[in-house]
Amino acid sequence: MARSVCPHDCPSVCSLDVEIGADGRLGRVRGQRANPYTAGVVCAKVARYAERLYHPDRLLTPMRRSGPRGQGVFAPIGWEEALDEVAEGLLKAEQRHGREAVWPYWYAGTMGLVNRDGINRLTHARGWSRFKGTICVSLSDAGWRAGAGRRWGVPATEIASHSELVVIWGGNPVATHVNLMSHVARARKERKAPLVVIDPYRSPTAEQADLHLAPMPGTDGALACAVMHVLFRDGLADRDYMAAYTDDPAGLEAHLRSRSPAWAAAITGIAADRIEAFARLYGSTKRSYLRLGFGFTRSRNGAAAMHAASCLPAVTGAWQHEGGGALYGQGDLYGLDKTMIEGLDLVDDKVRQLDQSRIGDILMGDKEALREGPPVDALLIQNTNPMAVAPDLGKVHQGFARPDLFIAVHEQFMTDTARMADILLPATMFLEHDDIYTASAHARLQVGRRLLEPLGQCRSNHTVIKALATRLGVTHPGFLMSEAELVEDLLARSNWPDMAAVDVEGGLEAPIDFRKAHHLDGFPTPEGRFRFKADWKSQGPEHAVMPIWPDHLANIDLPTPERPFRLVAAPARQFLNSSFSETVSSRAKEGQPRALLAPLTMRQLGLADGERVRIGNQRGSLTLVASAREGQQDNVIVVESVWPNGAFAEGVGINLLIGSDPAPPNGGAAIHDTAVWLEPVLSGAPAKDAASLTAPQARL
Ligand SMILES: Nc1nc2c(c(=O)[nH]1)N[C@H]1C(S)=C(S)[C@@H](COP(=O)(O)OP(=O)(O)OC[C@H]3O[C@@H](n4cnc5c(=O)[nH]c(N)nc54)[C@H](O)[C@@H]3O)O[C@H]1N2
Ligand SMILES: Nc1nc2c(c(=O)[nH]1)N[C@H]1C(S)=C(S)[C@@H](COP(=O)(O)OP(=O)(O)OC[C@H]3O[C@@H](n4cnc5c(=O)[nH]c(N)nc54)[C@H](O)[C@@H]3O)O[C@H]1N2
Ligand code: SF4
Ligand SMILES: [Mo]
Repeated sequence: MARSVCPHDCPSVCSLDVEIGADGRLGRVRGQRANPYTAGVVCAKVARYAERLYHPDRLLTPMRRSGPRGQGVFAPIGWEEALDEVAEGLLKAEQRHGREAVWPYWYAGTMGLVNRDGINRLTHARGWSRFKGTICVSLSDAGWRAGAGRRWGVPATEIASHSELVVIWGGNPVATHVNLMSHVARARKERKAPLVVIDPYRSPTAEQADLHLAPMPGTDGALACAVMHVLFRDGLADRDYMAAYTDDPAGLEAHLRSRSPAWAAAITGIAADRIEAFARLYGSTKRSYLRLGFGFTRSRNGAAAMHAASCLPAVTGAWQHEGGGALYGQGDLYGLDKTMIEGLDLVDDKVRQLDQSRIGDILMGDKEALREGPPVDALLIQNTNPMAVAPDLGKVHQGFARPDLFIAVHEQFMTDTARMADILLPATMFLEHDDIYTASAHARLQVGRRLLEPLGQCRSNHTVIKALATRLGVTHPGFLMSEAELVEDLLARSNWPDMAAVDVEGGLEAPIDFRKAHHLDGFPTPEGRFRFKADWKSQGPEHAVMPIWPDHLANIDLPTPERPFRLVAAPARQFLNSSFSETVSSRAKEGQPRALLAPLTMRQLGLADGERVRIGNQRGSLTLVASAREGQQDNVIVVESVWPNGAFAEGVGINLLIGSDPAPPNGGAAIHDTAVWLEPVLSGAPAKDAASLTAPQARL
């Protein structure tokens, strides 16, 4: 048995025990017990990782495109030739339009700091367009920081031992970070702690809840305000706590007077008495644990929603009590100095920074998205699959099809993005290289060592970046180091012990004690207080539109008579974004893309389970199979994602319908914030017109 860490983009960042047979091959993968958050649990898709590692479709040699772009016709070439051609393609783009014409594009295939972030060192060293990562956390981070300051909170292990109520707000941990559920299960078993889940559909997590509130997507700010209204009104707010730890409780109380349950019911679609019941339940104990997910922040008003929900434990004073308080993420506890890994000493602020989520606009020459600069003529892609996961996918597809665009992709599989490459390079998996990992659901720092020989000719991201630096003639000490040396450098400059000391069972915990986790000595804001009056100015350029007090910001893609439904493109349990969509077992369990609809909606449209529907908006349309699901509002459609484009008859995935306009205050993709129309695909009897359905929000 050997020790490792799950590298995938998941809050849990599980500590793993991996079986390596006498033949040097990977066997079972299990969760480690030594990490109290992992607690011996991993998700099914990683337990069977050998299926992914030894997948017959894994890329094993460098390749050059030998047919029309996108057809997937490639011929094997040697590494030296491949790297030469990548360097040449990038240099040609530079020669045409300057260095900013090259855009290295990366994200979160592996979360290892060396192999994920090292590409930035090359970007900065060469003066290429910089990358602004917005697709995942820019809305949620801004919302949390505007109130609580920095990102840390109460360890989830306190749930098991002390919580008397657990609220999972806008997250689906049964699918997205399953470990949380074992801590919740203990609280329920040992103390009968109720579980409340706030999610627009009966997700696998909501199925387990004692109370499931299903708001219209993008209305959580209103729900949070009404809950606080009741807490103040019914004497459940802790005035002593607020006087000591918050900025302006009297101002908040006055602001909330008009935010009644009836007001919120009209916006959220949740009956006022259910909002009251939740508020009283929340106010009934100080040991209430609020787990804030990402899902409810993937709307245009997501930052405001996060700030509003994060106010709850500051109103009841739950923060002071063991098992009470909140967790959004522990990321700011680590204090890591990534200067060497990312080449931060080389950053030139004058070089433009391009928004990840706007890759479609950027490739299609949108002046504003290009920040009035030159076109992007070359992409160097590592660790991400934008041809499937990016918003405004139709435009992304058009952009990638540009004949004058040079595309180099470093990948493990023939993904939708890899298929578009001019040069395609095979990448190692986590057990084949060294790296170091932080987490967000817990605070352990963990080392994952190279335990297996790389398959075929696979090379790590770091190796490829170093080789390109040599060819491009750029220098930085980071290009001369091994992965392990970069890890040692990171730890030394961040005042952590060395790699051997971190590489212990379960990882090494970042410093956090009870007082710090519960903010007993004040919040990590400049004033030391939680800010009911959000500080949006420090969170991004578009701060002027943000509500100062917790509120519902009505900037979402509201339904109209033409587009009466709200679409949520939630994560699928057996995939991780688009990763694992290549494994046979995950594909088999997910079946096919489905539009989950309320039974009433199905009846009104004359639809039976398994019949096809077309959904669309101003960006396009696609067909899926309809499936009835209890527990969601009548005009909500949920499509669990992210399927490869080929799973749809139209050859383009669900993100075709999703907008890429940057959400305030600091950009970010509103992945669950889309108004669409829906019509049955006729197979005989005529069905009713979808537009005749009522859309509660359309009346606002
Ligand atoms: N199996 C699996 N695991 C994953 C992923 C995956 O794709 N599949 N993705 C990984 C990544 S990159 C991330 S960032 C995390 C994300 O993990 P989560 O924090 O769970 O966030 P989301 O995946 O965006 O969505 C979670 C839930 O939010 C709900 N939701 C959508 N809109 C709203 C809303 O307006 N209000 C409320 N209250 N809820 C809403 C969705 O219906 C969904 O059930 O998961 C990671 N883990
Ligand atoms: N519809 C919909 N769209 C979404 C979301 C959603 O909930 N719904 N979620 C959004 C979110 S939160 C996120 S974070 C993004 C995530 O989007 P991405 O970061 O693109 O995540 P994946 O789709 O998992 O693609 C990662 C790719 O990296 C590859 N990879 C893994 N490890 C390595 C490595 O070591 N080296 C190299 N070179 N490649 C590697 C994998 O094979 C995989 O193809 O998607 C976003 N898009
Ligand atoms: S739950 Fe998340 S971190 Fe744990 S093994 Fe699965 S994907 Fe990896
Ligand atoms: Mo994410």
